[in-house]
Amino acid sequence: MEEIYTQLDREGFAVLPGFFSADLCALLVDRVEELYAAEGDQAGAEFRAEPGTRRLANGVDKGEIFREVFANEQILAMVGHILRPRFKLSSLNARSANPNDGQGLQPLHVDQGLLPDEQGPLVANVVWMLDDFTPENGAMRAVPRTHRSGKRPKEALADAAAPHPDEVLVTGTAGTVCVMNAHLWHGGTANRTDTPRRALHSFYCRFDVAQQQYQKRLLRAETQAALPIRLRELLALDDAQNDELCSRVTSQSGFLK
Ligand SMILES: O=C(O)CCC(=O)C(=O)O
Repeated sequence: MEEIYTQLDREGFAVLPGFFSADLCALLVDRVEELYAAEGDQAGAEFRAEPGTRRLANGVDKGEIFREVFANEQILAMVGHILRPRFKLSSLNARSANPNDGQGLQPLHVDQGLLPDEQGPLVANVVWMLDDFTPENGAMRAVPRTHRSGKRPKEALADAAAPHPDEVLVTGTAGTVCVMNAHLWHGGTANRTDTPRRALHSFYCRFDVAQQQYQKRLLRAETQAALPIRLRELLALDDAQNDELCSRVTSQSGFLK
């Protein structure tokens, strides 16, 4: 774990191949596809639509299977390393880069357009690869060490959509996760193959930052009632400070405006 922490601190991200099993991956893919089919053109509407992709939002409310993702203890330890001293889930989304779609290229961005403050990082993201991420199918790109730049790509670069000389492609086989300090400059690339490139994003924020998706409002009463205390805490369901922070927010979408 120490090596991963060092990498997170220095590079801003860490790629962990074979982190989750093929069986779990198959269950997650089945559920995600079921939801895309059920929600149709409303899929992702709790957050934002994004050209060239299918998105899902409010994942916590949409299947117990997703607890394996957002509440994975090892992931929580890594996120806790980034977001000391305390953190909560900000959102659980899915993103699928559409086949043969030139629109899937995202500009380099920091999540929610946020920069760290004097206390440190505010946000961390974990990308769960449900398909192999390859150079052709829309793997995420990232610019190592930019989490410490104190800058947003849209201000620092003439064209945040253009290739960056220092960018690397985050590739891996299905079952890989990429844990990142979400102040790192990153973004999805276009999928030039004929199959979708699917991922889940478990996104976390420091305790004193508003959730991207206010879980207490989004989760149905029956979902909330069935959650163990450990998960209620992670989702900040009984947290007056989070209620107050979320009540002040109007938009949480970062570059997806
Ligand atoms: O799914 C990906 O490749 C990364 C997506 C991303 O960075 C985002 O949606 O903010």
